[in-house]
Amino acid sequence: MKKLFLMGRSEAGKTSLTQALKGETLHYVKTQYTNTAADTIDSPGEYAESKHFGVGLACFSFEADVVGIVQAADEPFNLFGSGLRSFILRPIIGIITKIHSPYANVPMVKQWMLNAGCERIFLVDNVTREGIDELMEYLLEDLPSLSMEEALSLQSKGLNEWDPPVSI
Ligand SMILES: Nc1nc2c(ncn2[C@@H]2O[C@H](COP(=O)(O)OP(=O)(O)OP(=O)(O)O)[C@@H](O)[C@H]2O)c(=O)[nH]1
Ligand SMILES: [Mg+2]
Repeated sequence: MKKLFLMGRSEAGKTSLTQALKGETLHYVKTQYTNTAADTIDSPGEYAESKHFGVGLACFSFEADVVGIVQAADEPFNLFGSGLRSFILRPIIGIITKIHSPYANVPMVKQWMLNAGCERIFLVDNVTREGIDELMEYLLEDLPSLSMEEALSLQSKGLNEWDPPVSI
């Protein structure tokens, strides 16, 4: 299973998502510090909201197989710019929560995520568990393992480790 690192503003639903992925009933716990569990790394929203702490999120991402940007469908502004992939060296996916909020604007949040370089975008409702199985299916697919030679070869072509091999 891929280890998922979650980042996004406070109240976006990161901790709730970790609970939904484990099949737990949602229970509110304010994230005060970055927590590493077996399959997820959950960070406090305040990190993503601060220019200075935000940079530190890149360090946590190195412990993960995939980085999940979590944004609620009713968020009024975007925290993640198009330069995200320049410092996150992992595949990035987008997870849109609260999709049934009366203030939801799913197409707008989707576009933010595409602009940020998300490879896949998942729509979930942590309360009803809608979309959770699809996300879980993606997480259960293991990333292909690479030998050091293969990794170095991809690197020498300027490709990411997780990109399919191409002949140049
Ligand atoms: N309706 C609905 N409510 C949600 C959803 N996800 C989270 N919530 C609610 O939103 C609130 C905040 O959720 P959290 O999971 O604690 O948010 P967080 O991103 O972990 O926030 P921080 O720990 O502050 O960074 C809680 O009251 C959740 O029950 C969702 O998909 N749908
Ligand atoms: Mg939290």
